[in-house]
Amino acid sequence: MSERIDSPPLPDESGLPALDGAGLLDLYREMYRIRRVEELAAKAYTMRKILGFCHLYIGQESVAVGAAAATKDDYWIAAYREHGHALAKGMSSRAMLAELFGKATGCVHGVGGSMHLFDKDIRFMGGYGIVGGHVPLANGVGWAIKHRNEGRVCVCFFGDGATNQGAFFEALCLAQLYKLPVVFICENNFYAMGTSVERQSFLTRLDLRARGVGMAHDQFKGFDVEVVRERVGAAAKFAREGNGPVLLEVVTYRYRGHSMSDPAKYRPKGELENIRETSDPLAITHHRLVNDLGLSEDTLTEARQVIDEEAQDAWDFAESSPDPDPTKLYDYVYAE
Ligand SMILES: Cc1ncc(C[n+]2csc(CCOP(=O)(O)OP(=O)(O)O)c2C)c(N)n1
Ligand SMILES: [Mg+2]
Repeated sequence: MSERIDSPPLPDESGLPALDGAGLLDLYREMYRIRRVEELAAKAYTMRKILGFCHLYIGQESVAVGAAAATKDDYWIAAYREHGHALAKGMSSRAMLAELFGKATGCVHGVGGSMHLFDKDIRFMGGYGIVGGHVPLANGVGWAIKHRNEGRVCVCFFGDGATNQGAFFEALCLAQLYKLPVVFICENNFYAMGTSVERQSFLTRLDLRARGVGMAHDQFKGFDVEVVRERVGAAAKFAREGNGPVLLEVVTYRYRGHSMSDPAKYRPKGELENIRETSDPLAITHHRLVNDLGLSEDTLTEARQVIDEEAQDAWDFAESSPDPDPTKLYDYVYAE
């Protein structure tokens, strides 16, 4: 028996074309859309228009948007903090807000809600509420991709907390054994509910979990959408070319509490303010567009206004949409 020891290296470059001003402005717009729609979701929650759980992604927008710019036609699967992923993957603000409002016009007819957004047409294979529970499902998607020779990858998003779950370790083990085209993305946002990474795990470089199974891995800060696009692009290229899965740890930060009922008192004083000031994804890209790529402030203001209008339209649409028909409650439980 020959011994296999090392995790393979990732390519240095993604091979994606460089972004020009128009291309980066699109990503800025996408990030701003997530922030705006989620701010409306927070407002709707306090007005009890949204019930149940609601986990906001504000602060982490560059991760989903950068990843989408590298894997737009691929499959995605995510946890319960997935509003941003669904929007970045191509869900409309209307379909998403209507789902959060529990309306029949939502992406899953109002019977899923915040943690269960889904849309097969854009290859968004769902949000899931059990921490780490969807990571093995990404292997299933990866297996199907390989079996059908699709040339795609499955991108699987989860939090730092999920990397301590048994299901996560088991999934890594099999993904590497079968060389599945899966890019596992751990969004390390410092906390699992109120527990910081240092209090959850001896190893605080979470991508090193990959070494135990010989999987390729990488770790980087994910505040700059261009960096995320490039590094996720390199990982996706590796997986797409049949070299097997990759585990990425992307360091990010969530601005709001874990869910709407968490005042986030566990943060050290000044941590949030400091990250907001130095590493806000929208501010970083704004600065680059204006200072390096020569776009005017007016262009950015206009771009934001268009999104503001779109988000308000989505709110009006959600509010005026009908409730689901109770007689259809069991319609979507099993496949026809
Ligand atoms: C198996 C399981 N255990 C506990 C919970 C309760 N729970 C919900 S979210 C969460 C924290 C997960 O944190 P992380 O994976 O870092 O994701 P984040 O919320 O930071 O995006 C916990 C413990 C759950 N949903 N599932
Ligand atoms: Mg976390």
